Amino acid sequence: MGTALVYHEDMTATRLLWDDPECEIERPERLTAALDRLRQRGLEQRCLLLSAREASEEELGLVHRETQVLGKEELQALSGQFDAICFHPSTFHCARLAAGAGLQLVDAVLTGAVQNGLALVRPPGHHSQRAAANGFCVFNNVAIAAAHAKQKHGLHRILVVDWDVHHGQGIQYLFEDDPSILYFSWHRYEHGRFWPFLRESDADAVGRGQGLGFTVNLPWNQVGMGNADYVAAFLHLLLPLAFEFDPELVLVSAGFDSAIGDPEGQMQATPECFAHLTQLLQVLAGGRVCAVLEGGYHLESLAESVCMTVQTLLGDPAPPLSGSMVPCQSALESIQSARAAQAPHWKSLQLQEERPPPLLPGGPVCKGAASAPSSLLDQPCLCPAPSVRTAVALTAPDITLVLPPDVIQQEGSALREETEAWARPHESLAREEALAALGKLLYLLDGMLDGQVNSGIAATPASAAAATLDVAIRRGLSHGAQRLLCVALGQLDRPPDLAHDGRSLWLNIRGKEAAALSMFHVSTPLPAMTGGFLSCILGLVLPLAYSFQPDLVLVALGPGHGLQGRHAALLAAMLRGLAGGRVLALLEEDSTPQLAGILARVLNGEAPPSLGASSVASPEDVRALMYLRGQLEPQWKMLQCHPHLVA
Ligand code: Q9C
Ligand code: ZN
Repeated sequence: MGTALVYHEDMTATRLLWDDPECEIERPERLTAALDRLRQRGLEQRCLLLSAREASEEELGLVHRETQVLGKEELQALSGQFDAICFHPSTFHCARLAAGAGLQLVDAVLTGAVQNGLALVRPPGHHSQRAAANGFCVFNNVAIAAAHAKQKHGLHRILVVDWDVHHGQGIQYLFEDDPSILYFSWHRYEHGRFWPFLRESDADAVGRGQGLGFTVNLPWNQVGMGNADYVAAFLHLLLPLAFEFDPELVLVSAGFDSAIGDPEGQMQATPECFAHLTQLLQVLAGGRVCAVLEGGYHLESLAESVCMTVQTLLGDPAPPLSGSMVPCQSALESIQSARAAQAPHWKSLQLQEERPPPLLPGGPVCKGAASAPSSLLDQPCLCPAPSVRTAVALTAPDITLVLPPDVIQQEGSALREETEAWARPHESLAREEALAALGKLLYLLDGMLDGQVNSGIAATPASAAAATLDVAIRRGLSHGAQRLLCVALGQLDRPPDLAHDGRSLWLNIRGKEAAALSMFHVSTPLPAMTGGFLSCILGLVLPLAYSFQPDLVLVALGPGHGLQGRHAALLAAMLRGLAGGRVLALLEEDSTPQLAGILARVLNGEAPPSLGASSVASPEDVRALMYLRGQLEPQWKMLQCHPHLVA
């Protein structure tokens, strides 16, 4: 469906006319550096380019009281009336274009012209208030876009994600009593000692009146927050609320001053992190994501982060995150206090609010290679730049009908002798049909391991599902994968002779008890309801996966998996964030072409269908999750959402 890039050269006109160290970082080069890099990476060429228009007085009036144009002489005097504002004769024109760009983007997405997009704008918007410019912001571009989506397109639920490093207090003030706009902001706060020094930026500001619970503030009380902290905030705070809210549209106040190198933010998240944040948001609202630039003052970091965002909007898989995935204590304190403040307003947080039971000394402790996986993290990951994004090796004759045109249907098979050699230990693979399917699977897997294909789907005969998966795991590990994550749904047992060497993590989701037999061998019941399924993905599967940092993911739908298509699609879409999107899905041969089709589309970068209003997790589902968290949290740190207790 495509990605829009909204821009207008005129927005480079506004600039600082006098000396002001506070304002000098908001420079025209921010836009040109981002755009040059998009061009250089071939990303601009893949987008639908839209030339920004000016927002009308009426559109600005959706949010603002006065929008007058001023004489040039008064500019400096006027600037002095506001905090961190420096006007230029062109500022009003630029600000109208910036607001108009957001409106155009929303119109393009909501009319179906594109799936998603980015507006590259100056000046930014999220600090701007009803009758006050603030923090380099003149008009509140994202707030105007949200009000417009409600008024002109009749939307009822809009999620605004503000990943800029500053608190978008302007957006908060404009919508604090409005339950149709869920506003999430994380921001450098340092217990109130960072600009804009507001008490209402803290986690206990949760909205008011009808809007209680629809303002979500995550204050960072230390600098240096990195990839693990940001991803943990999404998994444990934003996404549970976002799924419960079930937005029709996601607007991103996309500031990149939260990225490494930025002089304002002083944070550590690498540009790749923004690919992950984007990908995590694309599972909401049927993938309707509109990102609008806010801050971002380190030109190199800004340009790279913008590229990561656009690349992900275009459907490319996110590059693996670098660094160890361990959230810091200060981040966990912030996440926990925001969860506690929101818990009264959100069902998805209520049941889980107690701390997991502490491990008893001498009680069931996970054994497993204690040093893994850190010793393996230095190994280079498979480098993703495959020519084919998704290939399917399926036999069903009507499969082509449900595949998008750019998904390759694979004809090839591994050599007969080689296939037989891999099949030999398994009686169930002796049958001709099983061998034929295995040959195709091995060929596809080799294509992925060689870097020609990014993701794929292969069929397993019903009688040989476990054996086929066993071969796929061993083949993957012996042909280049350093760390293999296997998510097995249904009746699939962990291959008995699979080594416990930290190179594979086995996660079985099926109708049995929750059990962590080792830190690399986890089993959890398949939740019955959508709410339980979501907490299983956000609270267990993804934290394990992000902690483990696999470079190959196998997801197998085995006998009795019982997964609905939309649930399978969501799981696949979210697992695609791991291993650079190197995900191989194994389906039972008699799966419906619809299931194969939806998985192929999702692995190929399309958004999964939205789940709709979700039920709550059952008490049993919550208990299973809490039990496993208690068991596994000491080893897999991304599971944590509480800081350590100080003894
Ligand atoms: N040293 C945006 O990022 N100056 N605005 C703070 C702290 C104002 C930031 C001074 C920063 C405004 C959109
Ligand atoms: Zn900012």
